[in-house]
Amino acid sequence: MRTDRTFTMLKPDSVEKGHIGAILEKITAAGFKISAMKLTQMTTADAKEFYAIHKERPFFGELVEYMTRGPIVAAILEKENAVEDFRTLIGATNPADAAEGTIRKLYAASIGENAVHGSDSDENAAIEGAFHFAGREIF
Ligand code: DAT
Ligand code: MG
Repeated sequence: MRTDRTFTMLKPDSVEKGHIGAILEKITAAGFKISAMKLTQMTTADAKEFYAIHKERPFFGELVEYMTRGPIVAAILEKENAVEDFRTLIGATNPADAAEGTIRKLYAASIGENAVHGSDSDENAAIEGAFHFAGREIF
């Protein structure tokens, strides 16, 4: 059996609202193992780099403001089929479209403040994990 990794952030709104514990409970109950985890805060330069793919989008400024306004929980998660299964667990980008029981349906306020990040490919999971964690922090 192949074990894959994905990368997640519990975004500033999740930390502000006290949802860290509840969201981690859903993640571990769904079978994800935590390989790395920390409370950290992105700088403006960090957020611009992390979300560079969206830099021409009209919401880019708001996205950078939001992602830097307070601490996040960054984590690397391990599970068979991790990337796809985690995207299913978090639900659609817009919580209004997210399936019942998904993390975004339960905890996200809007498309702009949508509670959690999940990598969209194995390649991006590796890039995003390495963006936040040194090798010695990954177990
Ligand atoms: P996802 O986070 O589901 O991978 P994405 O990569 O398309 O979604 O966008 C990254 C983040 O940008 C998303 O989590 C929230 C924000 N965002 C995306 N589309 C938006 C929109 N139409 N208005 C405001 N923020 C948006
Ligand atoms: Mg994305």
